[in-house]
Amino acid sequence: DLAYPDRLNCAAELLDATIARFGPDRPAFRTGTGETWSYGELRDRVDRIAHVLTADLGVVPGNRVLLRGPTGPWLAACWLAVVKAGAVAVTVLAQQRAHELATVCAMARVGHALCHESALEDLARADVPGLRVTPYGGTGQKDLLRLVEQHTEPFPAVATSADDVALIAFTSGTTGRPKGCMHFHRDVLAIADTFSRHVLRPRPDDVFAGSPPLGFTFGLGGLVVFPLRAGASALLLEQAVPRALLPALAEHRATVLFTAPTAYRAMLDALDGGAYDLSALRRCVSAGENLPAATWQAWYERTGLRIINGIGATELLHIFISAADDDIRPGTTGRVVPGWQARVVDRSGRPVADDEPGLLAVRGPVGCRYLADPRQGDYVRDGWNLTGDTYIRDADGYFRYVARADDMIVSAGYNIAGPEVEEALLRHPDVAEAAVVGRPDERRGQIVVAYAVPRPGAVLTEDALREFMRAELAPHKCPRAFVFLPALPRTPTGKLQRFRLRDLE
Ligand code: 3SK
Repeated sequence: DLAYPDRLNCAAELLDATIARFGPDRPAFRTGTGETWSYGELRDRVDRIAHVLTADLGVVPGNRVLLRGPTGPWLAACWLAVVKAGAVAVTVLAQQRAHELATVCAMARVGHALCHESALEDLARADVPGLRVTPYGGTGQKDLLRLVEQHTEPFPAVATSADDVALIAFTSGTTGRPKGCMHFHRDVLAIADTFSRHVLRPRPDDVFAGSPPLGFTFGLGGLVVFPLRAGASALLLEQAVPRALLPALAEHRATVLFTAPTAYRAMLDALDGGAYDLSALRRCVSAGENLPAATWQAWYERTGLRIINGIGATELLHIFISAADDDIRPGTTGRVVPGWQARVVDRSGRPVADDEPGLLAVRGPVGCRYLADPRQGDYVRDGWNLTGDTYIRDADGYFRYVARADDMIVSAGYNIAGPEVEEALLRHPDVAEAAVVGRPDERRGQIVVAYAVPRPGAVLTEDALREFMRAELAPHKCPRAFVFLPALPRTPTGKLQRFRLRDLE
């Protein structure tokens, strides 16, 4: 099924091969401001950028090119052009600041950057030795959008090998130290030919939309790779915060939505009694964090839509365990995606019995390949990728998230999974977001501390929340301390940074 030819350029497969199947006239990208790029227009711009890269900027296959800018068709076209030219796309997030960019450029040995005009300042402050920066989206003579005007010829894709690196994606995970993950041309197609093909089952008339940025592989897959592989279109919104997402989903009749649990909760708060027509939506994907059953239920009750919960990782490029629309057990992450294998193991790598907690181990068509990092040996053991999550698998093959392996709290001899306590906190009607960490304690080893973000306008007291939790959970799991915050610390991709809360302890 996934036997790709030795010579494979994934950008050519996503673009030229799709045009060969469906023709050039179908829409590829739409924007929130009413712009539409057909597949033919997209290819024309991609080819022009590839010419600029190779002929004007001297980029050769294997060079690493940093891409930085807001989500939009030009950023996606730059990504496709870099990859079509056989170079390596190094994607970063618009929120990453100078010192983070300097680290990424040094680690990935980046020589060139295509950077949106609005994001140049931080890149300049990063002061990367020898970095050649080409701006786009501005008015200068040397702006990429000016340079592309000189090139009209089609660009023949570089005949890369299926195992050549196409992209390097950085993850700082939830612990803060960045790791660069290298992914091959075949990996890019493999995520479309496993998760997307078997779970989403996309159609050419689908309109993909969502909030993850293209610098996060969740967004790259959901908003570029999956739609293009299927001949479908994607709505690329510069501002995809929940309040902007809802009207855009309605206006553009989006059919497939990619976002994270926090955004589903925020959209629930903004639904405004049915003001938005979401009737075109047929797939709602949630990943990036654990989806509490309460969020699944609330979204179902308010919209009639059943969220497809999945787990992915930058190390493995996209989602490898997931629910599917005809196979959903709320409160679980679903079953292993066809083409992948997953099991739950103990610390020495031996599978544990069904219904027992252990470490999630995964293998499949994509593997973790860190850029020179000793943590490679922790992540990949005996050919299995250890994602760092504690999971339980049941006898029917459904995987249930317990916690990040290093987020288990041990209090008075009890193992307490923070997410279970967080789910209970979220059941309180006045709690918008919640996080739980362990605080060192002389008598108990650790105690459970709850951090809660009250809903706007709610008056939430510690006593009321303590009382509520006593009715929800066994006493040993109930938080012994409560802290109210206006927001929780998150990575730019929206993942909770519990280590920053632990630092407060
Ligand atoms: O959660 C993640 O980190 C992730 C990464 C890549 C693709 C998808 C997801 C959810």
